[in-house]
Amino acid sequence: MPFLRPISSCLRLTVSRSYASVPPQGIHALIIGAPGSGKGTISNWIVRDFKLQHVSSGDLLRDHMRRGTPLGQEARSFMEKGDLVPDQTMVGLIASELKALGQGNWLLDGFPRTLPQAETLQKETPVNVVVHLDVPFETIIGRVKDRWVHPASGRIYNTVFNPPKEPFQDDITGEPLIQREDDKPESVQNRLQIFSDSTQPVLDFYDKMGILKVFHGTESKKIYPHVQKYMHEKFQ
Ligand code: G5P
Ligand code: MG
Repeated sequence: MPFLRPISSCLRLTVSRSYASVPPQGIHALIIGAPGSGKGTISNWIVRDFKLQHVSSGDLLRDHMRRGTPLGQEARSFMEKGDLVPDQTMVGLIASELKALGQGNWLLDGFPRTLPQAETLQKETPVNVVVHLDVPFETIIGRVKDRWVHPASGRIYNTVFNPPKEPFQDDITGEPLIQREDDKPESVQNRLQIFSDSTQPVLDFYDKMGILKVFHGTESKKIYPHVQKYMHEKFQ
């Protein structure tokens, strides 16, 4: 069973607090935005402040690729070009992860990305908070080329915006940072096009349900206080 595995380093596990008006099933939140819009950066701040469990579909896939699992081998050919991994594979992967988390509050980053993914998730594990980061594409293209990551933890750096303390080394472990294969300019263009084509229907789906909240901006540090305030309202 390649999907059922212990919760790994790419899943930051924290203990949830209890809040009087949180729905009985818990806060089931999504963060949606174009590639490079700051989902990972802002997710890390939400997890730090609200102690929910973070599931990043991209981090899970990259972890499978590093471990050379069948799923990782399948995903590699799609991811390196910036294409989407097939829905059936993604739905199985995320369903297993959410099952492994059990009860509690969680934040999904990078899933769902297509209408069939959103419809399946809503049937099986309904979400109740959707944060959309709306960052202009020209801003994204400028910043992704400067991204460096620590693969084992998912920690994200940017040589301009958020440089590591030592060049090209992770702040915590001192291990080398790498650049993602899909951050090459041609892959980034493809990912942005796919976002426009495939993920807009997902935003429309949640908008019709009345649970979509859009945050516009060009700087994560300026967007985050608004997201933080919104999340506080949800946790009251
Ligand atoms: P991922 O891993 O989900 P993407 O493409 O959605 O990848 P990505 O690239 O991880 O999104 P992000 O998380 O939105 O971007 O952004 P980030 O990493 O926080 O920030 C980007 C860079 O900008 C970083 O260097 C950061 O430090 C910097 N930055 C942040 N804020 C600022 C700022 O204010 N100013 C500046 N100057 N810099 C800033 O998915 C990867 C692939 O996996 C597959 C697909 O192939 C996908 O392409 N996949 C799926 N396929 C099908 N269905 C799904 N559900 C799938 N999920 C993943
Ligand atoms: Mg990310």
